[in-house]
Amino acid sequence: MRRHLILVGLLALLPTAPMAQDAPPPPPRTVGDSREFPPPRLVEGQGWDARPPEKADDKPLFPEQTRAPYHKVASYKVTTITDKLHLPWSIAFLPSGKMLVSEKYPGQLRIVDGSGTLSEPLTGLAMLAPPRKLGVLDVVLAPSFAKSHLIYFSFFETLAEGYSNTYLAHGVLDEAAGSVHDVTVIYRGVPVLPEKNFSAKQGGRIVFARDGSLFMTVGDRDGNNKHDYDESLAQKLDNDVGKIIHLTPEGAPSPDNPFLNTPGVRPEIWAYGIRSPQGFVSAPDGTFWETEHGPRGGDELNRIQKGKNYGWPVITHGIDYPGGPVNEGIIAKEGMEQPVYYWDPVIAPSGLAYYNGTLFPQWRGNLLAGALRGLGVYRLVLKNGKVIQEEPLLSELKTRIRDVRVGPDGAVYVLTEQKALLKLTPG
Ligand SMILES: [Ca+2]
Repeated sequence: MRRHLILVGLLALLPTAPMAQDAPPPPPRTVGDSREFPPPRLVEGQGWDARPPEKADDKPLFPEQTRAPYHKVASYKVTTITDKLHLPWSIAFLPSGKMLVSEKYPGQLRIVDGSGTLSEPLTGLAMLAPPRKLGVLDVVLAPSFAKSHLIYFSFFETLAEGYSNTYLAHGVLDEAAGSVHDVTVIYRGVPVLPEKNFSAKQGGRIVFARDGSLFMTVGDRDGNNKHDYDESLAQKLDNDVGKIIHLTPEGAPSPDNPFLNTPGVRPEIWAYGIRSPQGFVSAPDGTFWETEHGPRGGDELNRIQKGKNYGWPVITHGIDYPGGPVNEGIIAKEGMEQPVYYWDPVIAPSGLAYYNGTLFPQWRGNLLAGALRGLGVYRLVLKNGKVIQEEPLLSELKTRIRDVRVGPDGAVYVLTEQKALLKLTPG
């Protein structure tokens, strides 16, 4: 085994073939994505999903917890800015008016301008992982970006027979030079887990809070959906897996974290019992909203609060992939938070945005949840902390959506999973 690892290490040092001949690893498969997704039922006042729930005996615990009524308030038109990206994952808006876009495999950052011109991949990330083995997830600007040019991004390694987790780095963007310099890894999620546990459940969404601290999501990494829930790390507090972690901008545990002085508990943990968190956003009132992939029939929208337990894998409104119960099949338990909203059947939520722009005044205060399996963006109308309406957007494109962001111009920017950056404006 050791000899094999040395060989792998030596191979990693050899010159790599040009990109076209060196295909990146395929994106991880998400269970259930191959099933057909029917067009949503767009009838005013009725929930868009007419299908029966996967969990036959499931009951919402309050009336607004699932299947909110459809209501359309604004029309939009879609402009394709570019369709030349490769597995894009996230967008950040630069003061120059251009956009910084991350690509998952191979992990890269590019700059895109408003007319769709793509830069070469930014240089400077190669020190993070062996060639062709880097995966990049989220990218955000530091609050100090105007002065510091500092960007933060999450990444992971795809090492053959190797071990990895979700990591956080920052670096200084030199837009003119097309590079990121002084790249520094400021946090490494623990523990490292085998590659077979990757699945798509890395988390990696980064959010800066109003106080300048930052949050990052980390998925539960049960990559095989192996149904061994007793071994799930999401309920154990000695690791970062299945957690929301909260850090200073330098990568230390934030001094207001809930378990700082609890022996045996990782001090960076802010919230736990999380499954596969791909959407995370801070609303203007300081609340944090998270979307996560559940098991079959259990995708969730959660309001994330300090120190709370979001239940996975003890409680869920979904079922196991083969059709049986998850654990004891319970949907509620004292001390565990209910999702504010759930989707059963699932939409496989991806990026999440809070609309606070001016172009779509009718959408202000709404959440926009991208969806992979759900082939669209789901507009959620919040009232008193509940979802009172839900409107599928972009269903007409029949394409998997990876991220949703609101631009400084108030337009909604959307990444499709495979290649495109789209812009929604009124129309
Ligand atoms: Ca939950």
